[in-house]
Amino acid sequence: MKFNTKVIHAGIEPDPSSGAIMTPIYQTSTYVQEGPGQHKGYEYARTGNPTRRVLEQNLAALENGHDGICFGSGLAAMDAILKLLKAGDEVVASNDLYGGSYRLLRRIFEPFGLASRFVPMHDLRALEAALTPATRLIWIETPTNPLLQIVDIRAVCDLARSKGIMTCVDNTFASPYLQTPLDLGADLVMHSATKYLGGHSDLVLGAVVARHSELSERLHFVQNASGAVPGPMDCFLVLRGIKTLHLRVQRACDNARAVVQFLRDHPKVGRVLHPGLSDHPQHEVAARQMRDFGGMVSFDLKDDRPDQAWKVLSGTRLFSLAESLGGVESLIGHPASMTHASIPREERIANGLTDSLIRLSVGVEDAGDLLEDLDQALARV
Ligand code: P1T
Repeated sequence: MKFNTKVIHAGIEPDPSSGAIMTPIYQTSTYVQEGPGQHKGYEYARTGNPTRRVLEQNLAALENGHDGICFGSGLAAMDAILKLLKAGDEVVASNDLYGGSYRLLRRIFEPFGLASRFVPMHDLRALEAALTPATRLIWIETPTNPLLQIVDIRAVCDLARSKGIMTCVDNTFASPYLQTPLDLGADLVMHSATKYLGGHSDLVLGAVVARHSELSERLHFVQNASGAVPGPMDCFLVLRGIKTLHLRVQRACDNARAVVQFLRDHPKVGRVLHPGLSDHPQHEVAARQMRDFGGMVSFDLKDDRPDQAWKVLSGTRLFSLAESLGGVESLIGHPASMTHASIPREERIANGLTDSLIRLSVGVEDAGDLLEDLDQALARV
């Protein structure tokens, strides 16, 4: 089955009891048993729910993996993955990554004895230098949030495999429409389904897809034992969102291309960060491992005083000032004070995330209207 068919059909059958073409929302906490231990595969809804199960199977098909495991949020999915490790183990992660992922590693898991190192992961030598005999997991985010650096998934996974280290790719920014990390050698792929998978800014949900049964079984164990499961309504909404994933992400990519060109040509704009630009340092890697370059764009102004950036941030009308990304509507954000505020300022700035950086999640509106909106906001600078 090709990707555009899988989003609509993979893992999805008409409901056996009614023929309903849409997966029903099984809004139940428990399932009646005929006798002790005699049931239809479902005992208790933390352990399993048919709506969630369909989503897990659909996601496994989209990511070309063995099985999917869903959680209450993207961070809950990451939390479950980190629980595969133990005190004394080490994680190496990209030094540009979602602020909440950084916070989970630093503030929640470090006190339990799980150490993390952060490296510019597009630099393989820097990555290799950070590995120690205790390294158990390489956490790859690509494209990175918010600087849109690209990590060579195949190269990192080859290196990791040669040292017996597990790899996980946070595929939130790309979505499986643009890249399938398991095909490039990753052991796990993780999503904040809150973003492109759901696609309509109406839910919070996380997912992991494992390449092999060993890891998916361990993650299903954590899912049940720790219990950070999503509700059936949200699973239904993600399934519904996924049906148009290919259409939405392609339109977002096309609109982002127009936005990038517009920003590049604008006299007040400084850096424009987007992997589709031919002079992006990892453009070749992106062209190799991604189908297209994504709907996220970051930029700053030539006048990089933060108050100038504020004028743009508060001056757009179609781009709404909000955290999150990947929905049908365009958003504008200020990573330093919003999504990445939990990263210490010096560390952020050393990695290139300045106080004046602006991040766009380009939606699926009319491209001309989006450019007009940016034009009038930039005129305020
Ligand atoms: O918000 P949640 O579903 O828990 O997912 C966390 C998460 C994980 N990974 C990446 C790459 C993310 O971007 C996020 C969430 N990010 C935002 C809310 C944001 O605006 O960047």
